[in-house]
Amino acid sequence: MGLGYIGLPTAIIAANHGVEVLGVDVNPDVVKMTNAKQLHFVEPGLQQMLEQVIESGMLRADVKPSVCDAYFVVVPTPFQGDHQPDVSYVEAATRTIIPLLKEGDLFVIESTSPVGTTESMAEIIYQTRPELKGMIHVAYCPERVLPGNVIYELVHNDRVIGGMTEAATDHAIAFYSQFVKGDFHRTNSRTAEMCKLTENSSRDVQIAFANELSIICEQAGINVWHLIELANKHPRVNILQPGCGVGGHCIAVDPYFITAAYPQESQLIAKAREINNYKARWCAERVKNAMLKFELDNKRKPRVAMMGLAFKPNIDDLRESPAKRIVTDVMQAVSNADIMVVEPNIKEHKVFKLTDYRVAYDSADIVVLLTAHNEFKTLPWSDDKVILDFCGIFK
Ligand code: SAJ
Repeated sequence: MGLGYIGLPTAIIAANHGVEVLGVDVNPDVVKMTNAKQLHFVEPGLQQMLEQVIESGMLRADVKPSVCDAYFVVVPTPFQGDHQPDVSYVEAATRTIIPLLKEGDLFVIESTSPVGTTESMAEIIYQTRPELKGMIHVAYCPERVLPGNVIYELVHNDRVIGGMTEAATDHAIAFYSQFVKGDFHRTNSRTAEMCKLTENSSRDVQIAFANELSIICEQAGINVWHLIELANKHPRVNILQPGCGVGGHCIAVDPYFITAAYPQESQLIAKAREINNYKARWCAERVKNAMLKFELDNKRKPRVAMMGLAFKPNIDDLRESPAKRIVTDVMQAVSNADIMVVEPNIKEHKVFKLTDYRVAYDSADIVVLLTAHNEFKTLPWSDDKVILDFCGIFK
């Protein structure tokens, strides 16, 4: 249930390993494209596998589910403005499945969810179908794949299997064993739900430490990239890299599943979110100040190159991107500024006019490095430009 970044690759890979799969999505365009062997997003190696499983009939897509033996809920769990998680898509998918469930079936939730969601969905099932209580296998099984490496990671990453009963864990492992070669780690549904949130929250806290270090080093007149390199020579220190903020729909979002549920207890996790959000504002302020200083020193407005819109290096995904927020913030704050926007991983953008990265770099007075794309690492340092390096291109 859900043919998105995770659901569709999972459906394709399971089908590719001999499982007969019905892929369900509420978006008729996604269903039509899938049956027409067209991917609705880019993922290396997936197109060829999709063609094979559609032609062999092992995968079929539809807007509604029909009777199966194992059901997987892989739909989004977005956030409302007040940082309260929205599990309505998980609930909707669950309710759609309820009439189809029969004794012995497996029901798995993969969507990143607040702790207790799997138990809540099981309750909803048993309220409608009390005869199924104890007769079906319910589990929570999170994924941890990295976009761009999904096929490899879906097969080789270890999986945490959180059954509501030992038998549910057994049945979920039996299913995933058909295509997962990583190890399986048994636990209960609540721990599995929290494990997914813990993985990403731990990363957010580690990144916040690096970002706070970068702000301190700016004041201290220390090169933070060099400092971190030295500290990481310690055999048990691994400080991550500062950036212009934290983006994407995982690391920037999952910690709120914990802070929303345990606001009193989760102080560091909440503070790390604040620090990572603040870093983007801090970068925007530094750009505006540099533009002002340039104009005072040179009696003319600067040409500014904003290098990078994607939320992380070498991808074309702009979702929740701090770089995009900084560009927008600076453009809105500085009237009729001469700003060139660069994003080598996309051809065009509906809002920003894009400039080639070499042209922008060569003609700019101020260069702002926001996303550490490989292309930018080929650019030569130039002493006669003001270079604001927020992502360690020049270190
Ligand atoms: N970032 C830094 N400094 C770093 C590392 C990352 O500023 O040292 C920034 C990135 O630029 C980006 C953000 O953090 O804006 C998130 O980047 P990411 O490398 O964590 O990548 P995601 O969000 O695509 O994937 C994460 C992964 N989780 C972990 O690494 C613990 C992935 O395994 C998960 O499957 C994914 O979240 C998810 O779907 O939850």
